Amino acid sequence: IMEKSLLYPVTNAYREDQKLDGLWDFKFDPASEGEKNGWTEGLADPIEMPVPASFNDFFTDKDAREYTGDFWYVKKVFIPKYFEGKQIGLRFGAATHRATVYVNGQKIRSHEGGFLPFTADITGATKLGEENVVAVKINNELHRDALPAGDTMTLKNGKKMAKPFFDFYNYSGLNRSVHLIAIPKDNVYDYSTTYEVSDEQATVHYTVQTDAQADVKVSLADEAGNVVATATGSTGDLVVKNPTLWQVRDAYLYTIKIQLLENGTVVDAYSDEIGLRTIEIQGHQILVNHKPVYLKGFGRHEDSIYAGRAFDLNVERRDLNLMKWIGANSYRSSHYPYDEQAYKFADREGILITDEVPAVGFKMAAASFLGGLDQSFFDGDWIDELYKKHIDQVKDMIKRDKNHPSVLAWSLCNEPDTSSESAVPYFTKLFNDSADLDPEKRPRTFTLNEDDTFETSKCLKFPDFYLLNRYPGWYHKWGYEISDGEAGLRAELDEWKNSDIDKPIVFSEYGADTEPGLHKLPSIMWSEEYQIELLEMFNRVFDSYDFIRGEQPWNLADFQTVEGNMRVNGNKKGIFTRDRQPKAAAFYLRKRWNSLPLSY
Ligand code: GCB
Repeated sequence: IMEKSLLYPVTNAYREDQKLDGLWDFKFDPASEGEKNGWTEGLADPIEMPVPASFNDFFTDKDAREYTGDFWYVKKVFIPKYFEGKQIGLRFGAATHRATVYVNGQKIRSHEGGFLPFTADITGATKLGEENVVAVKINNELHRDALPAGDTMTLKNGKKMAKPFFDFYNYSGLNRSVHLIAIPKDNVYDYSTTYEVSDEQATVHYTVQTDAQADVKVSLADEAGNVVATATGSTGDLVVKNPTLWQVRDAYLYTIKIQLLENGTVVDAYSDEIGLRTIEIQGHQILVNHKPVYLKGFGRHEDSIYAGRAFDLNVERRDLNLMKWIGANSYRSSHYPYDEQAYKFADREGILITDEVPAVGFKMAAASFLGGLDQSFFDGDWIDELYKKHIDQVKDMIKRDKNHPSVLAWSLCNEPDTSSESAVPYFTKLFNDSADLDPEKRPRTFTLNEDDTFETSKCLKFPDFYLLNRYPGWYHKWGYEISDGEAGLRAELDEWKNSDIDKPIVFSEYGADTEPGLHKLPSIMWSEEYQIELLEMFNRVFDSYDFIRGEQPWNLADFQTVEGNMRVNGNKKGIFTRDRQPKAAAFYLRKRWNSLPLSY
C-alpha cells in the first residue's frame, strides 16, 4: 500500500512532532508467541535497547548478534491532552524489514520494507493525557520475494540464519527515529514542484495535495527570509526574478510555505526548503541548470560501529565533510534510500544523489560467494510477489524524496540479472509503472553488474543513463594481470562507443579491498599502494571516453558484511576506514577530483 503522506514531520503552530528516540524495551521472540503472551501490552524481563539503532553489534554473544526472526520494541508514550481533535500518528523512519504496530494492545497496521518510512494512524486507539503502550513487532528474515533479497535458513540446532544475496550485513531494528506526530484533520498531505530556470527568471510550478475543501496559499522566501513570490490555489506558479539557482556544490535554498485556509482562517501550514534547478539528460551529457556536470563521488552505506545501520547525524556530518574535502559532488544511496536527514544535508551542500531502492540481490550467480545458486533470478516463482513490493517501494521512495534538489536520478535496482530474457518483462513493467511517478521526470536507471555488458544485457533500452559496476583488477584480472583488466575494460567501452547508443555512462562501482596500514613496494593486492594503482588504471580509462560522465568508486568507507572467506571483517574497499580516516587513496583522489572542472 502506498503511503498517503510521507512529508517529513515538523512542529509549527498547527503541527506537532516529538521524537521517541532513547531507550525502548526489547525482546527476541524466536517462537513468534509475542501476541499470545500479551507482549502487545508490555514485555516481561526486557532488554533496554537504544533507538535508533540496529540491535546486532551491542550484543557480546553470537546467537543474539545473528538473531533472525521476530523481535519486539515496546515503549510507554505520554500523549498530551492538547492533541485532542488532531490526527495522531506514529511515524517510523525505518523498521527492518517488516513491522506490526500496536497501541494499548490494539493492532494498528503492518508495513513491509526496512528502508522507508511509514505512519500508523493511532487517533482512535490512544488515551489522551495518559501514558499509552506502543509495541512494535519486527521481523528481519530475508526472502526471495522481498527487498533486499535473500534466504532464511534453519541450522541443525534450530536457530535461524539470514543468507543475504547482497554484500552488506543484515543489520536490523528501529534503524531510524520514531516520531509521535499530530496534524490537523484538514491537512496538506503532500506537495510537489517542477522547475523552469534561466539566469533572469525561475518558475516553480507547484501542486499541493489536500482532501480539505480549503483555500491554498503558497509563498516562497529567500535565505534572508524575504518573500519573493506568492500564489494561490492547489496548483500554480511561483515566479522568481533574478533567482539564485541551486548549483552543484554551491547550493541555495528557498523556503516554500504552504497554508490551508477555511473561511479566511489558517488551519494547516507546512514549510520546506527547495532548490531552483533543472536536471536533464541530453545525448551523453548530464545537465544541471542546462550545463554539463561530471559526477565525482561514491557508493556509500549507512554503516558505523556500535549501532550498525542506524542513521547517525554525527557520522553523516563527518561523511559530508570527507566528501567535500576530497572534492566529491555526488553519491549513490547504495543500496537503499537513506534517512531523510541525509538528503537535507545534501540539499544544503549541493551534493547530487542517485537515489536507490533496496532492490538488491536480484541475481543468484553474483551472490555465489554468499551461497547463491546458478539460475536466472527472474525465472523464479517468487517474481510476482517480489514485483508488488518492488514497485511499492519505488513509489514510496519517489514520493518521499521528490522534493529534494539533491536528488538527481532514481536507481530502480542494483545489479539485477538482466542477461536472461526473463528479465525483460519485469523491467518493462518496472519502467512503465514508474514513468509518471516523479513530476520532475528525473532520469531512471539501475546498475549493470560485471556480467551484464553491452553484449549480454537484454535490458539496455530501459535506463536513461547507465551505471556500470565493474571489478577488473579485483574479482578478475587481478594483481599483476591488471593490464589485461584494463584492456578488457577498454574493449567493452569501445563497443559502447561504436554503438548507436548515445547516453551518459557513470561508473558506479569499482575498487579494491584494502587493509589500512598494509604497505608494499611494489604493490600487492590488499595494500594501500594497490588500491591507488587500481584507481589510476580506471581513471586512465575514464579519461579516454567522453561519454563517461562520472566516477563513483566503491565505497566511501569500509563497511560490515556477512562473515566469509571473501571478507576480512567486512568489505574493505573504502577510500576511508570504517571510522572515517583516510587510506592513502584518499589523498590521490583528492588531488584528481579537486583538479577536474565541474563540466569535465
Ligand atoms: C557489488 C555490489 C556491492 C558489493 C561490491 C563488492 O557489485 O553492488 O554491494 O559490496 O560489489 O565489493 O563486491
